[in-house]
Amino acid sequence: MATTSTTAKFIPRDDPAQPGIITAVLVGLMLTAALTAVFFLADAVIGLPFVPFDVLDWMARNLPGGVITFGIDTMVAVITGFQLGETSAVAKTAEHLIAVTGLLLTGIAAVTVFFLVMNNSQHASEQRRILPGVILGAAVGIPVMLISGSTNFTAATPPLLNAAWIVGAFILWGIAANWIYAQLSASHENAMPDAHAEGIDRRSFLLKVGGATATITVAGAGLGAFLRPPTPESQVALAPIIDPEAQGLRPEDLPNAGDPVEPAPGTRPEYTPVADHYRIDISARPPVIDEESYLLPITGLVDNPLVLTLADIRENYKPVEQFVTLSCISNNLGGDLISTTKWTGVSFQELLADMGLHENAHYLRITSADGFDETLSIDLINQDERIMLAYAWDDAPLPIRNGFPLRIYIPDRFGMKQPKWITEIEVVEEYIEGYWVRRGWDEIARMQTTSVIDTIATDAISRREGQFFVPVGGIAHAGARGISKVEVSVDDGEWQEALLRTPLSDTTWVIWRFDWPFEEGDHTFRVRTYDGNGTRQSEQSRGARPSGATGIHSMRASL
Ligand SMILES: Nc1nc2c(c(=O)[nH]1)N[C@H]1C(S)=C(S)[C@@H](COP(=O)(O)O)O[C@H]1N2
Ligand SMILES: [Mo]
Repeated sequence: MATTSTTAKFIPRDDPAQPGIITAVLVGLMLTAALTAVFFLADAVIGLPFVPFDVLDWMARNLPGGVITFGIDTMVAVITGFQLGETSAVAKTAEHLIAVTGLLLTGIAAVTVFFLVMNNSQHASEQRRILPGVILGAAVGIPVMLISGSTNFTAATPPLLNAAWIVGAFILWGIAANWIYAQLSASHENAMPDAHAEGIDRRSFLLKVGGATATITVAGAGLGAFLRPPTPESQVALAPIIDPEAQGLRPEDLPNAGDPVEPAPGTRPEYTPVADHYRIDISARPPVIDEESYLLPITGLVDNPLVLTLADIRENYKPVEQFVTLSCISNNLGGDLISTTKWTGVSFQELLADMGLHENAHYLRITSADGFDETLSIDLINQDERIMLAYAWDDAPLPIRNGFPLRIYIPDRFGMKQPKWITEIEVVEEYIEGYWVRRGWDEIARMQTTSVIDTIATDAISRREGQFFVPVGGIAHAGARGISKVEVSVDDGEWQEALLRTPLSDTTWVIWRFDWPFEEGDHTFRVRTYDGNGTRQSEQSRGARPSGATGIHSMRASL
């Protein structure tokens, strides 16, 4: 901007002498949009913190559990209700939008308050030049800087630089708001006779500001998007490969390949492609851990503490493999926050064997790179050799978003008990509640016995002995307890037994199929299941909080 224009004063015509609320909101929006774009660009180019995400992550960690759960439930309901797509992917995008919107609203509110305060302040205009803007910028920037510093684990730059950058950027933003205010506020005593001649009236001045901020916003966002390194999702391809030949399991490699029970057309894939595995975690962006420098300390109440590299874990212990169905406790009946893949890792029984556990060693305190934590009972480990420190999915290193380099597998438990991105394990005596337990979710989080109808395959009707059959099918799951029976009822009729496909393992879902003798009309199909012990699932309709959704899933079809 030309320096001359800083002394030019607007002479009011019809407008009131001082900028009003609408002007303040507009200025706040324009300036904060530009600021957001600058943050975005600096993040993309040199890895400085992107503050909207930090603030949202901070809120997720510090607001009461009920508020967060309400937020998540609402989001999942909206995504499901409007069929916006795969729940966990849409939810992350929604989080990002909420984060940016939050910063914009904060900026607008702060600039509006600033304009109102300035309108009412008596200070001489000389003092108004820069100081109020600095105060505005610091008032917003310092809290944001503190929040970012406490939650951001993705910034690639040193903390001191991050702090200076955030406060500095906000102060410039504040000074810009102050300068715009000064230009807009007409003070008759100061008005220069030639102000009009300079042709700066309020509207055209605002247009200029709009043009400048829009340019910064568009250029920053565009350049940032262009220069951004590959997203964590695509960095998966760059992650070190355990077996260079491994391309992931093909259908013919699966242990139940020859099973005579074929899934009804439209049933979800029995083995989830890793790229489609659901993903739930507490951060706008997953932590990215450097494989070369990674070390896992296992310390505490042991004679022989360990500090393991990834190579140690992969090479010095016997790999164990397990086909696993993982589900989020927030998954609604029939939802898509449940997936199945093959996990490879090291049994905790073997890991702990030579560590010389002290007599009072009862729990493992597990800490993650994103601030998540959980407690795992050593008794439980001793009962189940399948509990593992996992490093691979589908024969490849864990994808970044799914916990690279290490995560925990505990059969029969919902995902909330199973930390990803593990950075530290401490052997302790006392039980401490984990991240989601502290927020009111079930302490044990044992997977519920549930069954779901995925499809009534009206386009795959078959004919046998003069009778038409409609293939109906889906999944049944009871954690590590197995499935012994699935039954289907049509239009409240008798419960009839479905066929069960041999599962991939004793901890995966079971694909069921029921070929229903065709009858024209509108029909309602219901499903229920029994776990491996013969215990029937709960038919009581309950939401996910606090122990996981239960109830009878149904689906209607017009035939
Ligand atoms: N470090 C860390 N681990 C975590 C979480 C998290 O937010 N941070 N979320 C948990 C929850 S709630 C679930 S459902 C599973 C999801 O694993 P996935 O994203 O690989 O499907 O991870 C669990 N482990
Ligand atoms: Mo979850």
